Amino acid sequence: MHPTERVTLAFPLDRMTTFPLPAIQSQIEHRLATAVREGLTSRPKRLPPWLFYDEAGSRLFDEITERPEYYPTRTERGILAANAERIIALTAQPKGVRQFRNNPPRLRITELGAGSAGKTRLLLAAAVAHQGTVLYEPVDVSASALETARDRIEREIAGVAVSPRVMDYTHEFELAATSDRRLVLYIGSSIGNFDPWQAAELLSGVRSGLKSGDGLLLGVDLVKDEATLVAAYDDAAGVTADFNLNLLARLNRELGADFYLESFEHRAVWNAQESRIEMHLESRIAQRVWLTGLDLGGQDLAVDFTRGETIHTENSYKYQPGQPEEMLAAAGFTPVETWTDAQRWFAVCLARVA
Ligand code: AVJ
Repeated sequence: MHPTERVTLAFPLDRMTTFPLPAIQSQIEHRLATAVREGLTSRPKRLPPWLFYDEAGSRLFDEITERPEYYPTRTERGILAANAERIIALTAQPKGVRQFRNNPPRLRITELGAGSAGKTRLLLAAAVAHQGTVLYEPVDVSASALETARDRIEREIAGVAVSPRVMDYTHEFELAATSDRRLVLYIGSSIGNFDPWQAAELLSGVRSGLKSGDGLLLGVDLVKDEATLVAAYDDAAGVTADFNLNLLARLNRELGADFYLESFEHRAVWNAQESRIEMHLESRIAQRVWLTGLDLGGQDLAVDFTRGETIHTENSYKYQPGQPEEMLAAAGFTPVETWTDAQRWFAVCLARVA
């Protein structure tokens, strides 16, 4: 993901009704326009992956996770299903049973990104089994994603109270101080979107917002054979292609662009040097595209493509075994335990603040 302007929106969602919503909306629109203008005027052309997740894109992503080729979601779910109880127990008592025998700290679960809760649910259920109830704090820039998550989880999982936080955790990580022990979930291989230096910064930022005893659960995708990796990002049903192309449809809808979707092709390539899957949109022809809604003081933006030129839309980094623990340690965490699947395709790492 590319550095974007800071959007500071850390407030409880409960106050949404009194907060000036149009102001937030215009900040988001401004952030979108800036990212698109910068990305399409750079060489090589690029667009940041957070642009994928409008309503249509979020739906397409959920569909991707159900494609047979997209192994990460079901692999991570399997790992969590097998180990949720132990993850909760290790986080609840990291300093030994004796210290907290009379007054054990309560655990609350803070999640970076308001997941659609399939995997989160396993950990919430384990926490409820462990301590009766649990407070769940999803953190996301999207208030609507948080509302959906809150409704679904409060309806579906007994014993869970949801307290959403609107915050851009890629730029800041500041939550209300609490005597509760926090377990921060950063699962789904979301960290894979970041260049290594950005991932390091993000983890350090999270670390500095936590206190002694708190935990971080990190889900990362591991390097495997190229055919498996590429197929996961170029499924036969074409859902990932639609997900990638929806970016252009979104620019047509929201920024008055005239991208002709049929003139672009989805590409997924393995960059072994950088250890990442790259997604691109490749122009099938030489063409000029206009963006009329960027608000450049009456000026429209013309974007020229040569035949075969691409827009780089996403990186998804894949790690070697042991690397996630190194990253966690470098960010000031103490790695506790790592779980993986039988094929070693995906890793879930628990770390804590000493
Ligand atoms: C949500 C960033 C984890 O990199 O696998 C899936 C996004 N892009 N298919 C990933 C994605 C294309 C996904 N993450």
